[in-house]
Amino acid sequence: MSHYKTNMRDIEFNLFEVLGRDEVLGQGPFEAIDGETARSILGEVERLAREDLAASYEDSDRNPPVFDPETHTAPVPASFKKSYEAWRDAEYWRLQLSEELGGTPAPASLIWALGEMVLGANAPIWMYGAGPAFAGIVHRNGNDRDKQIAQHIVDRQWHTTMVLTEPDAGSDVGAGRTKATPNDDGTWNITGVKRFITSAESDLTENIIHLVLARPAGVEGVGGPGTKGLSLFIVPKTHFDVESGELTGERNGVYVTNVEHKMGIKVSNTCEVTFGDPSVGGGEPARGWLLGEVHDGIAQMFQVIENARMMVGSKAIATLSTGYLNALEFAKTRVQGADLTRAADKTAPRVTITHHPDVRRSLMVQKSFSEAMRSLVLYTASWQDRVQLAEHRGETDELAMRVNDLLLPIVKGYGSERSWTLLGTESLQTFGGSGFLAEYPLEQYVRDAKIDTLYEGTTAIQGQDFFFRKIVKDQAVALGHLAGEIEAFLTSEAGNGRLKNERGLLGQALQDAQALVGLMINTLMSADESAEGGDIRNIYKVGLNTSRLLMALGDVVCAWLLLRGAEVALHALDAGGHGPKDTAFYEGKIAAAQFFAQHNLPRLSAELAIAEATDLSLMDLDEAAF
Ligand code: ST9
Ligand code: FAD
Repeated sequence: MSHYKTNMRDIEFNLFEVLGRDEVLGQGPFEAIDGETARSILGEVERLAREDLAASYEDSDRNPPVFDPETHTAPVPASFKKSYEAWRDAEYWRLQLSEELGGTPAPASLIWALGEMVLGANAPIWMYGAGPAFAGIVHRNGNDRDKQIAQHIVDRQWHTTMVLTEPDAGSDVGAGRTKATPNDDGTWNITGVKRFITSAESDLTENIIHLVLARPAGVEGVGGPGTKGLSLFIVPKTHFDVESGELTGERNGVYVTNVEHKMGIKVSNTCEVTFGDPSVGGGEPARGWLLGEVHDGIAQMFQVIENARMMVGSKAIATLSTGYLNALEFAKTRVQGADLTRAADKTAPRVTITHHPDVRRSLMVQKSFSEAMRSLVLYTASWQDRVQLAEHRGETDELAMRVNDLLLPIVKGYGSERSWTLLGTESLQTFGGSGFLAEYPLEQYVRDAKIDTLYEGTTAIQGQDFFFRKIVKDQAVALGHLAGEIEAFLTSEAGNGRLKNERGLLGQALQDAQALVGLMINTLMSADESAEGGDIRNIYKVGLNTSRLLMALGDVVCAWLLLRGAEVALHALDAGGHGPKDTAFYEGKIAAAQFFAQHNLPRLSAELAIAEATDLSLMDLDEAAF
């Protein structure tokens, strides 16, 4: 039986009933994918994910790749290879690709709906299979040579990596020391050691193209300190003929010199990669090309990172959803204890644990968060649809880009924190001691989801990105728009009386969140030493609250999205004509929204009070006192 349980009804509810994606499908760049086609793709990917992709989930955890330092290889288990090939051969990855590169473009909302299922079933398949999406970035930023390379990546199914991290440059990418030196023929030699590089080795493909951030050396005007001095290089594992894509058989000096032993996602090879070290491999230089022949590395790499942050948030949320559905199934059959109303009667019949109030509370916590965050992912993706549509018209949708940017740290930071925590405290907990056993998927889910709060920028980094870049630098344009949408919902008659209490709670929470933002902006201004009375140390008070703000606004946005969904569900119920299954589904949507609002939003006032009380005592404390 598959470990992976999908929630297709809720995916379709979000896409079609709430977000009205039928209006976008079959239009402009998505002409070939109308609503009917999208539904049939969703159905097929659901089956594929549950069966073929999920099939190797457990085996590839128990029998992970083993690194051979002699050959610098780390082959994946046969079971995983089979799952990977099932995804590759189904060709749905073409939906992420432009027509120019041989794709059939689909809206981002459909991509991330499919992404949820692949990532929930077996996330490393999506990661090893990211070549075509990377090719899109190479194509978009590249010159004619790079565009040819992008086409080879697609046609020959080469793998790709994003290569930023070094032993001393993790969150602080700008501390990277990997060097790039120009050659006379226009290529560059890369030297240095990168760490933690996903998919940098496997036996799934004939070649791997690394996108490497390195600092140009000896070239006037470029290669300065920090991230702005980094450039992005295309560095293949094996050399090839640029015209034809045929491998020349000549090895490039890029060698995997270690594969990490990890807590989870073990089949996803996490590699140390050594570039251009004469004592490693055959001692060849590591030659590469400057992407697009422009020194704009960090901005180019962030095009990849933005997509990858969406991916990581989606992965976490997908795991919580299947964790919840597994827990629900277990709870419906596990008999333990008597109903609380008959607890004193030792002869009372034993009941399934779904009868116990605390189990119901826990199940509703899981249901409401997983459905809220699914809405968050798909709502965010719907802004990406707008970006795609505008691009197709030859325009730029500034607002859509800004709102998408604002939402990304919530998807990634809030999504991963909530998912990873709830998988342990609620989903695994529902199983009692059985949850701790390898017999059930929960322990692997917990291990596999922990990484989501770490890579692609830790939660601390997401919190800082959210406040300093997405709110302050954006001059709160996107935040103002989002708040406006929530306010419009609040003043509407949404829910026709049945959601009145929850609209009240949302209104108060929005006010608290706005006050928190205001407080942090004022504190930031008070750190400006050029202004009278300014004290730079006040910026610590901001830093003490950036993660709090991210989580608080995540709660507000999620509550709003659930309530919007509840309004749609109420209309559907009023319209009538549904079978019992749909009626239960809609009732569940309303219950989840009400529960989420009632159980999470009142906490916002406390978060504001905590932030208001922030002082510098923590920063003044001697390190020895910790
Ligand atoms: C990793 C991989 O962890 C994990 C899984 C891999 C799986 C791989 C495969 C699957 C992925 C699929 C991808 C498909 C790709 C294709 C998609 C196709 C559609 N937004 O604030 P400043 C830029 S990888 C946009 O001064 P610092 C911007 O250019 C490792 N851009 O930063 C800016 O200039 P300006 C992940 C942003 O203080 C410039 O950077 N590692 C954003 O110099 C400088 O900004 C990390 O994520 C943004 N949000 O550096 C590192 N932010 O301002 C985490 C910055 O002029 N650390 N830029 O516009 C950070 O993010 C740091 O905050 C820092 C700080 C490095 C940015
Ligand atoms: P550090 O940056 O040292 O952080 C340590 C702690 O300090 C964290 O809690 C962090 O939040 C906190 N911290 C650090 N700086 C600040 C600050 N300024 N303010 C507040 N708190 C801060 N990288 C790639 O380039 N490509 C990949 O494909 C890739 N895949 C990965 C796969 C795995 C399995 C793992 C574990 C990592 C991967 N990474 C990859 C690297 C990953 O992105 C980094 O691990 C991550 O960005 C954090 O860097 P670090 O581990 O050096 O931690």
